[in-house]
Amino acid sequence: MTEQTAPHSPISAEQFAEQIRQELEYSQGVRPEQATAADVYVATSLAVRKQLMDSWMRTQQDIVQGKTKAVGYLSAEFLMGKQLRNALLSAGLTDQFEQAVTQLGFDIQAVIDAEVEPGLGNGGLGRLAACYIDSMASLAVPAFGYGIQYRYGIFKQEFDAQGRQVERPDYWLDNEEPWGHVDYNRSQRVSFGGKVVEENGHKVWKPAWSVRAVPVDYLVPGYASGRVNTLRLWSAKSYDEFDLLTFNNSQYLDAVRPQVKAENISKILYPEDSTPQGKSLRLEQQYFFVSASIHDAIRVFYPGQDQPDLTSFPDKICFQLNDTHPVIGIPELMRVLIDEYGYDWNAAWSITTRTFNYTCHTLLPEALEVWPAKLIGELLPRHLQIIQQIDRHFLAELEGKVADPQQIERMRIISTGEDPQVRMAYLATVAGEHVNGVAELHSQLLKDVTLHDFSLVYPGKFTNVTNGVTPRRFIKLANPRLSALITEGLGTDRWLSDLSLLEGLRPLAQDDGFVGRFAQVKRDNKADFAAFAKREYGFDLNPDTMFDSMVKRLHEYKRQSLKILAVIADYADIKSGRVSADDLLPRTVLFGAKAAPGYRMAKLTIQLINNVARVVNTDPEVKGRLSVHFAPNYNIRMAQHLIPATELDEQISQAGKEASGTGNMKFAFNGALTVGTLDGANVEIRQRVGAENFFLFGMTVEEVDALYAKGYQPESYYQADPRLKAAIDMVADGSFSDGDCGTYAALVDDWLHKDYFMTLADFTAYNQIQSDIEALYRQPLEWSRKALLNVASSGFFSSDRAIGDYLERIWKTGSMD
Ligand code: 26V
Repeated sequence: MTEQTAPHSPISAEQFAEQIRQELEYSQGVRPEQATAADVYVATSLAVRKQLMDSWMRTQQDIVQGKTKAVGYLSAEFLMGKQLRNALLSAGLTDQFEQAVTQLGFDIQAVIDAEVEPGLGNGGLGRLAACYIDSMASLAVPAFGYGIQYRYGIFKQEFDAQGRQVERPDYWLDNEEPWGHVDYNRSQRVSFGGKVVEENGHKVWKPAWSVRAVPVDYLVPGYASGRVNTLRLWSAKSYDEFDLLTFNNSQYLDAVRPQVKAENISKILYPEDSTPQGKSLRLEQQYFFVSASIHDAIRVFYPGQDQPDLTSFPDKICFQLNDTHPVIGIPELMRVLIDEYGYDWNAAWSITTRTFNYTCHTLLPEALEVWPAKLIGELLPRHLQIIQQIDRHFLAELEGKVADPQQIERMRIISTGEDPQVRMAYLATVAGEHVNGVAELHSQLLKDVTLHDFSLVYPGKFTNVTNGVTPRRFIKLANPRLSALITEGLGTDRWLSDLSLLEGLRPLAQDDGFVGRFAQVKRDNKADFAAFAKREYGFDLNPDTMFDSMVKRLHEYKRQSLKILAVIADYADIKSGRVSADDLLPRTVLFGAKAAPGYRMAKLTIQLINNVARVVNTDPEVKGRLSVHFAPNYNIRMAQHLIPATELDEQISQAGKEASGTGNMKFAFNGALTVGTLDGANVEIRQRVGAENFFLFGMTVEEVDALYAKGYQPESYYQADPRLKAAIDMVADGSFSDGDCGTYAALVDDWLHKDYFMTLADFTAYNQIQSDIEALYRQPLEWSRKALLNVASSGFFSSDRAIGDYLERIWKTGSMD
């Protein structure tokens, strides 16, 4: 194994400074004296990229020539975050960078700040893909990430004067972007529309239009592995095929219209992360990147061969389908094998079903993608035929296995009836070799509920891989102080490649001196975060209060409303004189969350939180005791600042709704205690850190189901808990809307009469656990001891472990070294 990590790095700070100068002059044409921090950022990035190039080329060669099967991680989202610090860490160049930039007369932070974060994902699913490609490179697994280089990533969130979310376009690609290398010579043609005709007994697809998929390659450097993998993001370009006739008729705009349409495909990331809209453009995006990726894999593994023997394809690469978004790849590979390479159905099916695996990331039925068969037929007529044929074969198989005709009907890949729908999760389950959920509880619920019929027919397909997150970005880069303390405590920095070593910190939890230093790290991080929040948002945060954070996408099932109602209840207690402000534990409540632009309830919740913040933060009666802050535009950078400073992490979804959660893991890594329900990976976090080091509350999945069955009446909870009643009344009476009772009427009405996610039913339990939390926080040493035990016990949640599980249970491959 080639050690590529500091302090064994091959180049000195002086050499690195010289390389930066060279890039400035010869790549950018800027004299070092005239350079800005943004120029130095670009030059540095180009220089780091060059440092990684030899490893990248060696890795690519070994992937093609080696005997180890590769992984193609197909994902519509890769939420990478900023690249420079991570690349420096992997290249072992962090110290040299800091010295070189200082030598050149620049401020290190200004150079780092010049990078614009690529926001090519919505939330957990996209960030997971980024963590997984980091781990695959670090474990020397031959792997490609395949996705889309959206021109506009997730929208930039702002708040207007009323506290409402405003979405602004994210112009990230309008800046110089030194990381992505556009490889015009490896482009692929992707076609759409048209019709299928019979020619000599064969089905022949005659598409109506095509786009050029141009790869943009990002390096994925492994940590201490000497390996560099590729993230290949496709960008849509038009072919320069003007209709000259139209052009000569001087109808220029008509002639370029198809070109404009083509380039729209990779224009924008859809900002909905739970309700598929059935939009044609989204299906175009999915097919676009998946088709290009499959052809790319064939090109890579069978170079220059006109008639490759693709029966070996599943031995060369397996594709992981990150949710249903790339599932159109299944009929695409069938089509390529049959129509382009002449295989018969059975041979093609045998190859395809050994190539794909499917990960499901949700439990919400409305998040399972379905596409109208009509739409698929218009956009991809040959694929619809293939899906219909898969459905027919599947039906025949079921008729031999399943007695109940209703069950068979339920399982059809294409629903029957007036407007038939293609159920992408079912297609993936039938054609995939393995199907996995993302936490123990989630995988169990997939088998018992969401895909129950399928688990009866294919019991062997289903497995679990509990999610994980990368310790490189979320401990080492985000929390340098804690990283140094861990290294000192363990006497080695090997924990960064083997996070199970954190267990070695356990005995130190009995050492009050060490616990005190651990507490000081948190205190320093809080002070840093307060300074950051002042600069970025103008917040005045007091680091001597408890930092209590809830950051994640805004969704009713995640129950940001439970948190804000609890805050309002505390506030109401003081305003009514029931409680003295002096008895309140001083607390800073931090929110970060984007709402899908069309999600009315979620946007109203944002508005409410902002207005609660406005009222509470300006009320002298609670000053110093309670403050609420909603940071706009929560993103990876913000996460890296906030998580290390947080003491209490809120994971309060309704049980049975959060598939896993990954924020919970990042907070545990960084020594926050979790208040949470028995949902997703919370269950396993609690198991590992110990029940006594986790604040559990709320209904279980079984209790939730029983309450639905019995008939849930939220208003009865409102009547039964005076604190809850006071809080909701305050929202209803205009206390947070300048006296206007209508502003939050839709929210109040939902709470009292619907409350599908049972916020009200869990409110009392949530408040009780908050008393335990406050009692413990008043014993700082005991609090910190438990927080340290969270760090020591959470090594399991490294994405290296998760990738190890994928290798063993699903991909059946391993390291190339
Ligand atoms: C769904 C859709 C639906 C169609 C419109 C566009 C779109 C984009 C993304 C998604 C994915 C939603 C599913 C998701 O993000 N699931 C989250 O996955 C995390 C990683 O496994 C997991 O930790 C979270 O619990 C789960 O909510």
